[in-house]
Amino acid sequence: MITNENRKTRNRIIAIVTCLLVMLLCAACGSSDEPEPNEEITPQTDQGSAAVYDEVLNSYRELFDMGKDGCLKHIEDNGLLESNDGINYWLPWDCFNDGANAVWGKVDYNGDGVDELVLASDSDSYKKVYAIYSTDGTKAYELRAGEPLRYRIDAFVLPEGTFVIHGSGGATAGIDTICTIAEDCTGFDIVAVYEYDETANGTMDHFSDGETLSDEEFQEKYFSKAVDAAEFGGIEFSPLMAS
Ligand SMILES: [Ca+2]
Repeated sequence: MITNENRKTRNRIIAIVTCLLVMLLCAACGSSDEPEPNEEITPQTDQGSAAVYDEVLNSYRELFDMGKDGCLKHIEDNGLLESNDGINYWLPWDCFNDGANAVWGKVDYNGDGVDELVLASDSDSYKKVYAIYSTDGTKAYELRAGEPLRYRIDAFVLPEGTFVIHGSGGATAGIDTICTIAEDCTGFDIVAVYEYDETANGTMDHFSDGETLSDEEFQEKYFSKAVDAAEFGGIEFSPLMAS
């Protein structure tokens, strides 16, 4: 038999349980709607780039893990030497010590909100860059010039995401390719290609389509603006094999 007293007690218990459930639900709602004050919101593109760049970094780790001979053979078999349109002239040098000098870093050169990935050999006074990658968030693209760059190759970065890919043919000859990152992130857009050859031309003038610059004018227009050779445009580099 249910007495009035029992009914009151039961109703009281139901009311307390209901209150507790409502409080729990409200707490859950609050936690999902309002991020913690110190929580950083990472854009989707950054998460995508982190994942695809991790794959790229691991492929270089696997390359250096092959040891000197395996590493050099892989580079040769895959046409990664300076005769192609990449900038990877210095890549084989890191094979000789199993990637001990290999470093990597990320920075957004062209201000599109997505970092580019740079791999380099860390030696002497500057970073000898041998690969720059961009990404659309789903895939990494090694930035290539689309035509053979020839010669011994060094890459320099200027403000606002312009690069100078310098191919040295000795003290008096060379090719400089001026390029930017293509809008679709899949390669370089070539802005200009300058060639100079004092032995052939009797001058150090730099010739491009429709433009001739003296060596001094060329240095002033481009190399004087190169930023942070040691950091390649402000990157904090990390050792590849130790990270
Ligand atoms: Ca970018």
